[in-house]
Amino acid sequence: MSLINTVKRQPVKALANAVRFYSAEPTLKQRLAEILPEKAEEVKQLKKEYGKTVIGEVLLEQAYGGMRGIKGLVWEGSVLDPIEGIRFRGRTIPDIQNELPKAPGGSEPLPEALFWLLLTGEVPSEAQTKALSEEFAARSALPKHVEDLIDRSPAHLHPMAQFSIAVTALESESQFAKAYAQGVHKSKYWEYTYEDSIELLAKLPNIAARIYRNVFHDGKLGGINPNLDYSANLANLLGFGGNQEFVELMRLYLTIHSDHEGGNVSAHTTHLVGSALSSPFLSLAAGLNGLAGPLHGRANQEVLEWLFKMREELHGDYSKENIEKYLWDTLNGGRVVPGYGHAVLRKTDPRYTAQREFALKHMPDYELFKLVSNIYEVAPGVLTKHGKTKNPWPNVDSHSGVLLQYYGLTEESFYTVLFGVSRAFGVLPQLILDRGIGLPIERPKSFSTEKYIELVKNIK
Ligand code: CMX
Repeated sequence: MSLINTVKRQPVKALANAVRFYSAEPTLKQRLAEILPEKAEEVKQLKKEYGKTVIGEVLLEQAYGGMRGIKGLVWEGSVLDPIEGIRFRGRTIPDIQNELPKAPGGSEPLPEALFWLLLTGEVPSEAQTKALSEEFAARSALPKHVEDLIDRSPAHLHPMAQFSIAVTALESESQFAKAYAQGVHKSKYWEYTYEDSIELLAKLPNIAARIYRNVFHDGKLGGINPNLDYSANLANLLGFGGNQEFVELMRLYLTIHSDHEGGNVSAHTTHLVGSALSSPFLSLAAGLNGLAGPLHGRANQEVLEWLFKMREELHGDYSKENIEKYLWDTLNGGRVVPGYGHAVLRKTDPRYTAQREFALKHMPDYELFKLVSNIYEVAPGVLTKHGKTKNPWPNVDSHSGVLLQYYGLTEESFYTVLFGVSRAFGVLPQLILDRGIGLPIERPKSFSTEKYIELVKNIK
């Protein structure tokens, strides 16, 4: 009997596994077990044939410039083109909106299906997606100590800090950590990483909603319905389950915020920490701490705060002149315009466009949406004139908060938590693949300035 089977399971999990065993289509884990040896072989051959091929050069300024553009990471789930934007396993956002299975009556893709796609490169069937939704629902309950930790967190502790604490505390559930302590063979690492990742994703809605309900409401949560998809359950827990448009928004939101290749702070951090063989719980918590920064995921909160101040100052007069003046005030005050710019993108983020299209469909006359649209017409010109940013176009965070505001989820300090739930769908597949392929601990080279001076002098 494998170590996985010796780990105590809830009866409902055993039932779900038995049902899948008798179904004709493979489960995600079965499919992964088939794919991984091929992938590992492909990588082995690539390294053997081209391992010594030069794939880039590094300038000294890049060492001091946040390593922008240096090729040195492997990320299978998505690749980001500066002009075209993100492709998930070769598919654009409109492609996944077309191709991925939907919930009955829904028109937005399901993040469960995206998880499958990111992990395998294949689009799952509706039945396979449903089985994954059921598994997430069945494994969603939190251990008591995690509930207690969230409940004991003071309301003034930022929701992202509470989120990170709760995810870290789930370490108690790690099958990977237990198996490693028992000396499991490294060829089995991916299986335990997979189990932990599913467990973690399954529990995120309960963590996120518990934080939300505690900090902003009465602490009472809606329930999990085993027949519903992940986003519908998240919406229920948060207290918005009755609103089908909000549920649709969650499906879109969780899908498009998931993965943005490997170099962004949250993805890279999760991968880096995971490379030390920390469990998925500890690895994701580290990534979430990075996501909480204002230049990264917290920008969605910053955007709303900035918009509210603008609304107050402009007294509802959103003329181009007024918006332009407000933008210049921000820039002249030595601050960034939140929601604009990007380290890789050089055009409007297609995640912005997807959300804009959602707004045009569901809330074309909403005041805050109109404000965001007016800013879109003015900000790129102002940022170009300002002359600093390499990308004057809006990113994903510029639009997301306004959609949540419309449906009554108005507490902007919670927004990055939703981003974090989604980001888990993108970074955990790579952690599983890292272990399936057997990637080593990450350890790039650093130098002191003194050493760099020596280095460049010697090169000259
Ligand atoms: N407003 C004002 N100045 C900006 C700017 C903006 N939106 N974006 C970049 N700049 C400035 C930078 O601060 C930098 O100034 P200094 O030379 O004084 O340091 C200069 O322009 C060059 O920066 P860049 O190469 O264009 O951008 P970076 O790759 O260094 O940074 C990012 C990228 C996203 C951090 C930056 O554009 C920014 O701060 N944007 C606002 C915050 C934001 O929206 N973040 C969310 C990004 C998406 C996400 O991760 O969720």
